[in-house]
Amino acid sequence: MAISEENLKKIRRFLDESERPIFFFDDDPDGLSSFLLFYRYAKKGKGVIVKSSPMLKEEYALKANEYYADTVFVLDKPLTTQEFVDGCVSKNIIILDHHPVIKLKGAHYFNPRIEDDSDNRPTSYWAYRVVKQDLWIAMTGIVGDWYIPPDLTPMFKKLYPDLLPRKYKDPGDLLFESPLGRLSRIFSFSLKGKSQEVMKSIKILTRVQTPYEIMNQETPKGRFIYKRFLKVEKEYEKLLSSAMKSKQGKNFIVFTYPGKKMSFTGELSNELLHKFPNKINIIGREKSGFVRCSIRSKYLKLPPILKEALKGIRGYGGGHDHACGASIKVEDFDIFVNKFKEAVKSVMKEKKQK
Ligand SMILES: [Mn+2]
Repeated sequence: MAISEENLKKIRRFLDESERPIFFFDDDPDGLSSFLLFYRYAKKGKGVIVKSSPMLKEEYALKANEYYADTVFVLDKPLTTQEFVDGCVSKNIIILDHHPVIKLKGAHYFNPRIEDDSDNRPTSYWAYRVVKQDLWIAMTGIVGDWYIPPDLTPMFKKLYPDLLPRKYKDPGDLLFESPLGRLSRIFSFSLKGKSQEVMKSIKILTRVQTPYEIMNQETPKGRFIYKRFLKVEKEYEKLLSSAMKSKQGKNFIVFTYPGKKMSFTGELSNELLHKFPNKINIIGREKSGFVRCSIRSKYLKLPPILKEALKGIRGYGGGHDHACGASIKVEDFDIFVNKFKEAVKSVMKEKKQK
């Protein structure tokens, strides 16, 4: 089970021995925290956030090559392509992930699910076990991926009792009701918006010393992060309240919004599921002819339903049992939603018959 101590040491050795590492990471708190943990430990290299696609495509290899990276780290990206691996000049490619296992040639691939498919502890959890420092950054990423680590939480509570003021059993409660959950949202929102501002926020986060610098705005760095968070949060809250005011069915919330606003579908979907655990929600943002959506359900397994709903539709999608993503041609979106509802109905019927 798990990623072995030996393999964690191997990753640490790659960090120690590299001179010009480059870090590609996913654009969520888990990805960001994984990067911060490695970068703050190594004190060298360059970070590149990979936005808007779960895939790490060949074009990113160019970035590694232009930087003359001697070691390439890929953190929390579900789909690193073989073309990316082949395209990197450096042959030290270290992939650390916890999504379904993929097969790649020519890379050092670390994933807890190789040993045990049910072990999907977040990337930042393993990154912390590699570097063994900055526990607060690790916890911010880990809880952002809906996980409460029994081995790290007691230590965290001891160091930062006010950030986890009570016992949380449900990761959703922790995320939406505790100060640590709020910190995770601050990380998440610091990755939204114009890329120059995002880059600046990330740079600052590599230098912040404590969570209180941000939460209590104790330093100019912390104030910058917090102020920007409040601005983004305002946009988010507007969308959340429109989604909640939109016409809702008994079992569904379907809400879409225009692409000129920031991408919040994942966050909106999660929070709506937390507020309405009995409803399936589909939250979409229109962008370049497609509705990019996040789909959540607490009780139903989504992938087979999604597969059925996508038949004959121009679009694609997939994901975890209770959290999926899909991209649907704008013209087909209404038909897709109807097919999705039909597919849910027939699954419910089957369930009743059993
Ligand atoms: Mn993750």
